[in-house]
Amino acid sequence: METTNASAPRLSGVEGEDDSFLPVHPTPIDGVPIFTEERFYEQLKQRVKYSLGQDWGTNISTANLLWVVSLAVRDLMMERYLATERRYQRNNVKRLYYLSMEFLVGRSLGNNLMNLGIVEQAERVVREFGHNLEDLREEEMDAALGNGGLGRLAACFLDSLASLNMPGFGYGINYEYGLFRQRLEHGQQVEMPDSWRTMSSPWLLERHDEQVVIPIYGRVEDQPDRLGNVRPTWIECRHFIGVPSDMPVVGYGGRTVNYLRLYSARAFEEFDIQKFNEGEYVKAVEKRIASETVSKVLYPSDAVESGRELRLVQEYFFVACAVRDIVRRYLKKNANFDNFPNQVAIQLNDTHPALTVAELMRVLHDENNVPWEKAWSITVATLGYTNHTLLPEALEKWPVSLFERVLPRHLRIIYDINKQFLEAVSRKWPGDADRMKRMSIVEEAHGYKDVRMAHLAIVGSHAVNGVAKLHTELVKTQLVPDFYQLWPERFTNKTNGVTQRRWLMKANPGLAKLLTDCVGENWVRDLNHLQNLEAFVDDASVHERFTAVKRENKVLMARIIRQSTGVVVDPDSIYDVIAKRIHEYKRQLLMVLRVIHDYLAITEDGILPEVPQTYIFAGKAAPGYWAAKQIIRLINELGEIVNNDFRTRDRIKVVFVPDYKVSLAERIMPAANISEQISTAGKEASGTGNMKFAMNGALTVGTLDGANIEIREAVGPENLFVFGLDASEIQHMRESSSYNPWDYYRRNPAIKRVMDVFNSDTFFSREPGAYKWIFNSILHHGDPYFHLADMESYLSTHAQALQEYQQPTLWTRKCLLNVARMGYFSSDRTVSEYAKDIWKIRPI
Ligand code: 26Q
Repeated sequence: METTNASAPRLSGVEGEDDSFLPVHPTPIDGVPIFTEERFYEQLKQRVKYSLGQDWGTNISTANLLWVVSLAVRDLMMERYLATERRYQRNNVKRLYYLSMEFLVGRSLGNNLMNLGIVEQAERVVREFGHNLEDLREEEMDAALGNGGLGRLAACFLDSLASLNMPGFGYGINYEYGLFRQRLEHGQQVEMPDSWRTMSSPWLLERHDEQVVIPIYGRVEDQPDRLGNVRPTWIECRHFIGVPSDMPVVGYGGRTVNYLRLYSARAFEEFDIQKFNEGEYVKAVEKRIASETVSKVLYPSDAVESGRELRLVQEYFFVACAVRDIVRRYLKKNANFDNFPNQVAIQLNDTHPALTVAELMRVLHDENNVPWEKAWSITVATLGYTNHTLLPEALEKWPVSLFERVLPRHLRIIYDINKQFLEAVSRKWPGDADRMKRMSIVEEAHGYKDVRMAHLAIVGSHAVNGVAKLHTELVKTQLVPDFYQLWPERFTNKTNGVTQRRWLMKANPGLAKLLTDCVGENWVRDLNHLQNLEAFVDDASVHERFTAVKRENKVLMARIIRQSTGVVVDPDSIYDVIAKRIHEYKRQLLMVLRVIHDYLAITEDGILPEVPQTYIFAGKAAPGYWAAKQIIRLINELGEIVNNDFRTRDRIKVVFVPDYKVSLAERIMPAANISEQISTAGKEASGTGNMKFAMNGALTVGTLDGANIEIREAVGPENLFVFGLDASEIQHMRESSSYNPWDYYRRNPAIKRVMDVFNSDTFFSREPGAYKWIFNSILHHGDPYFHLADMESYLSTHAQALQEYQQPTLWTRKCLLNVARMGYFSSDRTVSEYAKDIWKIRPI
């Protein structure tokens, strides 16, 4: 962060296109000499001297070496970034701007080295310092600027865009504190601040020269403009400064380097000099502190917290920064806005940046005098909106009263947009007042007015997409059917994907090597090449190597589990894993019910499992989500009972691995045998962990939800384990109120026995009655997540999986078929579809 352009030592003079004075290197890319070990070495030498202030040859700590190695790598990426930018300029390309409140990037060093193709060179150089690269990588903090799926998807997209040589850029917030670190105290989650930037990130390059001023608050008054026309004018505003820091994003092969631009909020009124002179030093800095609060911390919840002023200010702040930046770049080359949609595509990652609709209108119409109708067609032609959730409670809404105070001009613009929109609705459906009410951007209920952000996003975009086939269908038919009837052509599906570079090549080098040995290395650029692995699914030596790799990964995971929990697990047990945010709809609780069932089968029925099993849980709960936190506590208490009971401890183990994050996921996915994807059907928009596990040769036990359905289509129904009700059955039971959890409780003694555990004071004896709420919630309060409806088939499906696991040839064959058929789930495919259907951008 501190390292700006100016202070960075300029080295060997290779940044210009004129490289005639340089030694000849093999095949320069776009005028930038190809990377060599010597150049890395030189760069590092400079960095040790100028950025660390140390002499070459002195002892360097791991942390310091990480710092300078990262800076040296960033320097190399900067050369490529400049060359990429020249290429884009020369070709006058259309650019995509991906606006997201979250980018869950994780660690960068290993990924960047891999994409630059210089891992081995780096290994040698680092060894010269008496360190090894692996330790260095482990020292890096995760950039945890996101909560979960949505933020990680954004990071995968950036990798794919750069790897496909497409001009796509991320815009977001440079949070000082990312997602909290999770610690366990007495089995309960305790949140610790994540200060990933306190010692600054070597990957961020602050760009003071491109800072922007953002107005906020104030009021709107009708005032004559210079031509005497009366116009709504935004006055008496406060201002923030947005200071961008760029994180370079290098594509595989190193040809393209795009960037992720993250904004920090700074005070505009640097210092209140009057207060200061009055001797009120503290008051004088107060305003400044208030401004800087805006980019201070990521909201640690992946469901709405509407009504929080700071969150609304955050959303506006980064949208306003991005729009200004985008418009400024556009105006460098264009005299008017006619060409804007041909030069710019903006994608809204959920509704969090939906204010872009109003802000772009304001900038075009108020600041640049574009007539309203024209500004509107430009806005709609530029924007696309991705929906990531169907949960009604997760749909973003903001009170009009809050809007009025924070963004008075935007509120007026939204009213104008709404008026014009509702006129169109009433032209199509004259006299249909109910429909107008349902569709209005402004909701009016019991004397309260709210702005519905999803409606704003849909009205203001030419394309609306869901993130898996089922999800998109439900968006069209359940979530916003009126909008689908009005504009069927706007709605498309873009099934999620993940980048195989991070999630296979980097996370699982053993498997990656095996795959390359079998099918060549093309799968790294085009995951469809993995289908050639099908020729090897009956090859005994491939089976042997796959099994050895999986075991090695499990040994490594066992070490991590022991270090983080103290529990010793057996690498020869089945690793049965659920790793994701803790949510009732994701049904971690269903897996807990099964663990208790299996425990009671041993201790009360004397039925011993034929294979030892390790049940692995990982995930964070939103700090304010009481039930989710209780589930964490429950898992840990269950673990204590199971792991210490002499009757069970050598056969089953339960572990909760703390602090789930990208770097931990990179260890967990490759070590899993079974991937639990067990959400209540219709609730999980897509899921992306499901893809990562399958890609790494775990077999899925899952419901017909989200992308699980498409994974089944791709790998074949015989190669994963589906159980439970599907979305339409759940919907039918919900609508007809025909689900009665007591029926299952009474009919099935095994279910009754498990449920009774929560109602007794003897099983979880630490705090009697602590888990009675689970008994009540499932049996007395209707169990909105249908745990008991799916439990029987969940248990029997697992029994089946266990049988198959004991036939190693059968099992491994299925694992290999999963890997071979995952081509579709590369984010390269997803991004290519967005590029072609929505963004209209091309590889350059
Ligand atoms: C909104 C307003 C105020 C505070 C927080 C939020 C907020 C923050 C994050 C709301 C939602 C989120 C994140 C949602 C999310 O991660 N959704 C997941 O997106 C994945 C990528 O498409 C899907 O695979 C998952 O199914 C979906 O749950």
